[in-house]
Formats: sequence, C-alpha cells, structure tokens
Amino acid sequence: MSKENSDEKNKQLDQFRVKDEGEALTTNQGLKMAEDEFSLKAGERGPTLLEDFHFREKMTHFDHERIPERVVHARGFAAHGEFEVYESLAPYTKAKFLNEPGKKTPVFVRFSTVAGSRGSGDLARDVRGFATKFYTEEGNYDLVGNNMPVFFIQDGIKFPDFIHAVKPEPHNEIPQAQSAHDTFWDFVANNQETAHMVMWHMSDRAIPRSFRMMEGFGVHTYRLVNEKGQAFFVKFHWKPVLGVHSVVWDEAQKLSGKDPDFHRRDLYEAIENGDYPVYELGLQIINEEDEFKFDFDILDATKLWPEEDVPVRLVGRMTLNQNVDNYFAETEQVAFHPGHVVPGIDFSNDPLLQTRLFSYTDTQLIRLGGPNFHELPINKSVPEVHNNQRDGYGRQAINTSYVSYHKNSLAENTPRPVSEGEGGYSHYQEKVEGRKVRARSESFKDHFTQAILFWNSMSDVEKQHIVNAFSFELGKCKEVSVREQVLEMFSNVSHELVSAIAENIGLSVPGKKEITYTKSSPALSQENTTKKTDTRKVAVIAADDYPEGLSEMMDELKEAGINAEVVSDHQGTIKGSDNTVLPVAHTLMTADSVLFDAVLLASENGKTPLFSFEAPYFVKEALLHYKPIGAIKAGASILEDLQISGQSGVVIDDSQQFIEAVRKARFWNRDGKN
Ligand code: HDE
Repeated sequence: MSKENSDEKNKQLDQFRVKDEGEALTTNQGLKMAEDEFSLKAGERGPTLLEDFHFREKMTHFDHERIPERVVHARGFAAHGEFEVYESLAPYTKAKFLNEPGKKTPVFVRFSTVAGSRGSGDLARDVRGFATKFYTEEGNYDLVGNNMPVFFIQDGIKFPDFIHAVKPEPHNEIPQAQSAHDTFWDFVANNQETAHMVMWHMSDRAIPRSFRMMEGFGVHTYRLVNEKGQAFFVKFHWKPVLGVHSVVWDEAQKLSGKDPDFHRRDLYEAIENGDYPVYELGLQIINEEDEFKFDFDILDATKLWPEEDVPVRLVGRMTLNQNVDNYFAETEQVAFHPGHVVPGIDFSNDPLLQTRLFSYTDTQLIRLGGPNFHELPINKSVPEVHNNQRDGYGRQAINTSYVSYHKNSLAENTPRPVSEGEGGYSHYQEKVEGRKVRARSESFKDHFTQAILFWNSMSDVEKQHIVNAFSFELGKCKEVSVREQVLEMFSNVSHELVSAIAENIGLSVPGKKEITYTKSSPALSQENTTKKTDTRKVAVIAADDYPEGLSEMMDELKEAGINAEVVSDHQGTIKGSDNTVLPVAHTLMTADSVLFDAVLLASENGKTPLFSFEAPYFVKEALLHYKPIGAIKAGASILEDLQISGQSGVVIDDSQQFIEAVRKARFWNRDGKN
C-alpha cells in the first residue's frame, strides 16, 4: 500500500487504522480467546450452548455485516490523493484551499457506475460518478460530479422516476446494470429533456477505458464568491492528463465477463505501481451580468457551456496516490453531498441541484444507519466539530459540557456562530422574488439544440459508434412502440442518425424534423484528446526460444512508459534464443486481448497446442478492436497466417513505429464493424 501522504487527513485516519497481523485473537470486549474453531457444546457430539458468548458475538456480527447499498452509484471504487492549486483564485472565491499558490489539500475520490448494483460489472454502458471530497482547513468540500457534463432531467422531482426506469425492471429484476430495456427507453421518449444526455450516454463516453482516462464535471452551475461578496457563476471540470479514452462496445461486453473489475483493478494497480492518476481542475466562469447572454439557460443541467465560448481555465491538479486500506470502512462508508461547501462556494437555482441538496443527507441516514455518519473516520472533517447536536445511534464524540443548547449563559454562548470575517459561512444574498409555482421556465424548453451540437461535434467514427449503440439498445427493447417513439424523438436531432438506426432495427425512417443548427464544439470529440503511451498495457505473446532482441524491445517499451507483460503458454519464466530470461505475467489461459491496449507477437505459431489455438485468437480480437498489433521476427508468421500483415496499425520489426502505434491507440480504418 503506497503511503505517500502524511497530510492532516492521513494523520487523523492513522488513529483509526488497526493492524491485526501478529496479534492475539480477542472478542469485541478485548478478551483473548483460547479457541476459535469449535463452538461450546454439551459433550463432543452434543448441542451448542447458549453460554457460548464468543460464538454468539461472532455470528451476530457476521449476520449484521451488510448495509444497504447506495440507491444509485452502488458500485464504486475510491482512492486518496492530494489537490494542489496553481495560483490564487482570490479574485473569484475566498475558499482558502484555492487562495494560496501551491497549497495542497488532501482528497478522497470515489468513481462509480450509476445503475448497477454493488456487485455488477465495471464496463456497463453507463454514466460514471466522479465524486471528490476535499478535506480543507475550513471543513469538507464535496464536488460530487459525473463523467458527462449534462444530466437526463432538469428537475430533481423526476429523479425517482428516471432511476426507476433505468434500474432493472421491477417484475423480474432484469437486466442488471443496463439501459438496454423498454422502461429506460420509454422514459426517454416520454421525457424529451433527456435528449442531450442520451446522446452522451450512447457515445463512447459511457464506456471509458479507465477511470484515469475520463473527464469529470460538476454538471450544475455553482457560484464562487470572493472576499468582497462578488459572485460568479462557475462550472467545474476535471481533465485527465492521460486524455479521454474509451473501449469499443464489443470489448466492453467481453470485459464484463473476462474481468468485471477491469476499472477498479486498473486504478488500484496504477496506484500500486506509482503510476498516479492526475487530473487538472478546470473552471468555466461567467460573470453575473452575463447570465442571460447565452442561447440556453445557464441554470439548466441539460446544457453545457461550450468550451470554445467559455474557456476552461486550469487552476490546479489532483493526484491520486494512495489506495484505501479497507474497502468497506472507506469506499463504502464515505458520504458525499453537494451541499458540503466551504466559504467562497455557493449554489445556483438550478432545480436539479436544489433537490440534490436534500437527497444526499437523507440517503446517508438510511444507508449509514443514523445521523452520526459524519463521525466515521473517512467522513470526519479535519477541523474539529463543535455544535449542540447530540446523541443518536453510534455516537462517538463524548461532549463533556452539560450545556447543549444555544443561546446560553452557562457556557458564555458557546459554541458560537462566527462572523464571515472569522470564517463563518454565510449564504450568498441573491435577490429572489416570484410566485410559488410548480412550473418550468420557458428558457428550459429547448431539448434538442445541444443534442445537435453534440452530434455535430463527433467524428465519423464516433457517430458510427452512436448509431451502433442506439441500434443495440433499441434492438433489445421488446415493445415496437417504444422503438418507434424513440426514433421519432431523435429525428429532432439528426435525420442521418435516425435513418441509420431505423435500418438496423427494422423500422421505417421518420420524416425530417431537425432544425438547422450547424455549430459544433471540437472539445467534445475524443478524437481531439491527448494521446500518450504512458501506462498503456501491451501483451507480449512469447514462448521459450523467443527471438533475440525481445528483451531490448521490452526495455524500449518501458522507457516509453508502456507496461509490457509477457503472456505465454506456461507460468514462471521463459528463456530466449539469446539466453535472456523473461518473467511470465499471464498464461494464454488467464489473459485475453481485451485486457490489453495492444499486442506484440514474439514467437511463431505451433509452439504448443495452447499457443497455436490462443495466440491467433488473441490477435484476431485485437484486430477487431482496432488495436495496434506488433510482431518481431518469427512472431510475424502469425500475422502472415492470418493474412493481416498489411492492415493499418500492424507493425513488424520496428519498435519505434510500434510505440507510436500504441500512442495512437486505435486504427479505425480497418475492415469490420466499429
Ligand atoms: Fe446523485 N445521488 N442524485 N447525482 N450522485 C447519489 O447519494 C441524486 C446527480 C452522484 O460515490 C445518492 O450517497 C438526486 C447528478 C454521484 O458515494 C443520492 C439527483 C450528479 C453519486 C443521489 C441526482 C450526481 C451520487 C445515492 C437528481 C452529477 C455517488 C447514494 C437531482 C452531478 C457518490 C448517495 C458516491 C449519489 C441523489 C443527480 C452525482 C440518492 C436526487 C446530476 C457521483 O442521494
């Protein structure tokens, strides 16, 4: 376990860390026990006795081990790290953790899928949660975001409906962790504010290559407030330095079987290997007086602010450098809340955000069993907590004063509220007036323009993937009427899109409805993302007697930051014709092409029956998934047997070109489906 951080939060957590290795076994009362394998019985073959306090305690605790999983975002994985701000953001916010250049703040980040239950697979087509807890000196600040910048609905009162629709259908609890079913698409067609987000959901963003290679978005418009009380509208972004990358759908489906933990394993191993994921924090800022200058309402969470119009200013970086010690204590018990803010950060009237401000504490109360969840080590703020809240299940604090009310004279009115000057949080005094109405603003009613913007911004390959995703998902809907309604709805986005889908799902093409909107936002296309070789995984398929030069090539790959791992027909080591020895990381039985970014062939076919069967299969899969394929010397014979030596992204005996191919990651101009 890497222990890079000796920050205030880690020092606090150290008080709770328990090392059991080497210790005597005790009961929960600290009593050492002489026996832990046999319950106490009346005679060796007799009944177990009620007197057996050790058995009762052990079994009772086990019987109560489970807590309810999160109602959404149940499957998650988290890590510790630190955030460092580049420059003082005092002109915009008085938040202390953003005010001093170079200031570091401990963080805890939990990534998640939304729809699946806790044991579901990582590669579901889904939105990913990206929740960050900053343990600041002014208290916890939670940025509870997703990997997509918009959301399905505009008002949180519809959230239970939306989640009911996307979760497994209630009569038979099928399908798990999938949106490819009737109720989800029925909801979409009958709630057309979903249009923009559904475009993201059908895009490659919904099947990330890694948590380390996806963006994060605060989604809502928040407010920054400076010392002078001036406020600015803000959207938060996380930008991964490795760029934004995805897998292809066929790969995602296969990964769900080959390694359902693909994303959590990837993050865990990267941190263990010292390949710390880094994300830059970006801010988009709009001055208050510019609130109405856009062709969308900035309070509408189904709209993004195109980066070309409102540039993203990079203001700091977050490095994840420490895995958790205990999944349950940390990852499962962490409680995020968009309402956990610090002075200098405030809310907007986005109706989705407003309702979230209620939901998170409410859900923690049932999930974590009462109102004291803030005392759990992972949730404890660095500053001490002082107020008049008392008691409740599992209370940890021993408040020593007999005064637990405000105002008082017996404790000189303490704990006392403090002024803003002394760090007291005070809400931004926005002027609000209006009638009490259940209504939605007219300015929220355009559901299609930004869905078109998204479509316009995609490369041809990305468009094809979106067509394929719609065709897959609608193809899984049993009700033809649902398919028809969805097609009808998306004809408002693109005739090209619905025509292609219609053909795939056997429906006639709806009439043209889309408005003419030609704007695009290049920042939305993954085609324009950063491409690096760092931490890319290459499977080196080799057997004994591998050709001279392989170990040198592996060194070159390592120098380029690539993790090359030998896959062979047996475990242990293999010996080359040049007498070098390489450790075998996986066998052809345990590894599979979908677990790697590229494949390098270093031995000829026919080495062993396993090799002859699996190695060509490995290559065919890599080919189908547009991945780089390399070969050195005898390894090229496998490519010749398969007649693929001439395909793009296939490199023979050229390490530098192979490294460049790994950087490029995918070669879309191959035959076969996208
Ligand atoms: Fe959440 N969401 N959400 N959500 N959300 C929860 O809180 C909710 C929304 C997000 O890793 C729950 O502790 C409502 C948008 C993340 O622990 C719950 C609405 C965004 C996580 C809840 C939304 C998110 C949650 C379930 C509509 C992106 C996981 C468990 C207004 C900006 C946090 C929990 C973690 C979790 C409610 C919509 C992000 C029920 C009512 C939009 C990353 O409180």
